[in-house]
Amino acid sequence: MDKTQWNERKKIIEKALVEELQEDKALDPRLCEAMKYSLTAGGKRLRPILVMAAADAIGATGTDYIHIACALEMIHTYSLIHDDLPAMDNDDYRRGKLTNHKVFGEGMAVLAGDALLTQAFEVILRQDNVPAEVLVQVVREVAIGAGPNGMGGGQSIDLEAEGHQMAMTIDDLRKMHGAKTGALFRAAVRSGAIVAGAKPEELTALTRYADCFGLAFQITDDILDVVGDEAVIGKPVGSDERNEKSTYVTLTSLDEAKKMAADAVNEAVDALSMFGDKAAFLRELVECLLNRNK
Ligand code: GRG
Repeated sequence: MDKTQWNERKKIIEKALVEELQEDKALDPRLCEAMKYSLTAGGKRLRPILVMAAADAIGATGTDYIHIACALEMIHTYSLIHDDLPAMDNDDYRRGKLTNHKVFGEGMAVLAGDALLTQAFEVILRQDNVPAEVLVQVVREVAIGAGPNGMGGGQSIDLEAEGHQMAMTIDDLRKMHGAKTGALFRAAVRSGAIVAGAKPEELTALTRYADCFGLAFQITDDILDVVGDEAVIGKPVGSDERNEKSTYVTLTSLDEAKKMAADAVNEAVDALSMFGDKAAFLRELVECLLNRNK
């Protein structure tokens, strides 16, 4: 894939993310520093990129929705900070840097995550080129994606399964990751489509794309934990096997997982058929999941 558009948009997103923090207005500069530390730590910026690419597919200009795009990345970053805490995965490294709590302490990491989640909703409302009644729909999508029946619920199922060393079936895994990881991808794609004025059938097609994207993303994440390069990924590999975690690889095999990922990518591409060239980027984005190394 030619990553020019991806890289250009990443630059726009990364500049905007820092501006969203409004550091000069921070009540406690240390909290703002902790938020900024994780927000600027790198990452693929997939969720904001998806917001914009979904809007493009409907015929709008993705970069016109930068605040909504940033809000999705702020929520993703919050989830990573909390996921790394000792009470959750207890990780020391993320995106090649020390995790937030290792630098700022656990209390501040909890606050930085909470603050990113909360501020994200205000950041959505900064999108003043979108009518208020449409922004309300976006807030609803994002709240559902991040909440107890989305990312939060998926994380909770994962936490319980780990505590009880429960073996999961493929269906359980699909349900858990569909919420933990997939729901935020779905919220990103649907938000971009909604602000761009998607017709119901377009929204349905893009939702199918998002769900297949989420599935392909998760399967390739599990594959990377087996075959990936620690230095490229920015966190230790092999942790799923060490922690006896159920994954698409451990429940099937490396080859079977690769086949499942390819099937999900094909279905995602199929879902884009009505959009023609306007969905070229969405198409390439999901296809490149199969070759990703981070
Ligand atoms: C109860 C509301 C509530 C919340 C709990 C902690 C938590 C919220 C959720 C955790 C969700 C989580 C960490 C999912 C993992 C998703 C995942 C595979 C992240 C990696 O995403 P990439 O590859 O990362 O897009 P980069 O670094 O590129 O941004």
